[in-house]
Amino acid sequence: ESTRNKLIKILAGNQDKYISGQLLSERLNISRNAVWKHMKELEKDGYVIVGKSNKGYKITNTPNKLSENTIQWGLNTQWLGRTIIHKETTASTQIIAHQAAQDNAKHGTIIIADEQTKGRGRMDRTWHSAQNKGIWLSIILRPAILPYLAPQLTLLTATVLAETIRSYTNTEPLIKWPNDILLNNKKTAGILTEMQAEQDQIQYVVIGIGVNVNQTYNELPQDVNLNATSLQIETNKDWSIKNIIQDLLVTFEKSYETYMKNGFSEVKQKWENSGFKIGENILIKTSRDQWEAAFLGIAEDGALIYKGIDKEEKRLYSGEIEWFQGGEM
Ligand code: BTX
Repeated sequence: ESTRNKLIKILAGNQDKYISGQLLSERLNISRNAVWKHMKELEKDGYVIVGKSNKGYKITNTPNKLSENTIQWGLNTQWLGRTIIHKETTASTQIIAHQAAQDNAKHGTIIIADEQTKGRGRMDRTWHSAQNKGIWLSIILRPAILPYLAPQLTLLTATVLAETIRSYTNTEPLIKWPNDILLNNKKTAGILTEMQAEQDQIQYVVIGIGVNVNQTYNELPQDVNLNATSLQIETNKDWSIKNIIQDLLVTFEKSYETYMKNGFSEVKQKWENSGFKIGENILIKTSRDQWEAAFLGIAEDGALIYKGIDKEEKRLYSGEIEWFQGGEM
């Protein structure tokens, strides 16, 4: 852990109290002048620090803007987000994540941007990522699982997003297979999982998470506004993006650990409890075809299990599902 991270931990645990430069220099094993330099760096991020020669330092204000330091401050995780790469603007956090992973970035490294100019969805689609309006985040993982099970991580992420979003709204978030989070039938978050693997071993997985937080209806791009929503639209309130990121990371770390210890069954259950249109009739669309089917659940490998008119149970690995507004199909 870096000295800065340790300093932030100590300060966050002593908020509104003076803490002496001497104590900090002992605990961090650095000179008092070095402590002072770290404080100056924190001030650049917007922290307001009062220094008194006989008492030490006191933090009187922590900023809301995103930076490596502000996300670290008060983040209650063990390994997730212990290394943070923050960009004010970038094409896509996925691109940075792949570069970092190839440069040996650690399991649990996160990349976060205030704005993405070429945010991407699945199959080369665009993900709108307006400045300071949402969470545009990529997580690097190095899981010891077989590559064919990697879709379970997408499903796990969907349950984590549903759980996090649930705590900010009164509306129940639903997961639309494979990876959309819906509020009131509209997309509020999406997940893009990419991986580098050999036949029997994953080198790394990058999980891209996009959550619409503070867009108003008029701020959503016109090509998506009928089918998209944000936390602000659903709750009529602006939220602290930093706080939501911290909650999301804590929930993610817990769920990931449980999954690694106990396997997929809890994730599957949570997913199916929030699964949109499970047990109902849906329209399945692939690039070549479309057909009606009953949506039965999800499989261990992330596939959608359905029953078509031939009454046989089958699995769908890629495609889209739609539904019919208002009643029977
Ligand atoms: P997806 O392919 O399921 O969804 C993309 C589709 O969703 C688009 O074609 C468009 O119709 C619609 N859409 C685009 N932007 C938005 C938006 N802001 N809100 C609602 N609907 C929208 C979903 O792909 C995966 C998204 C992952 C985004 C994260 S952000 C951090 C990381 N970096 C990056 O470039 N992508 C991921």
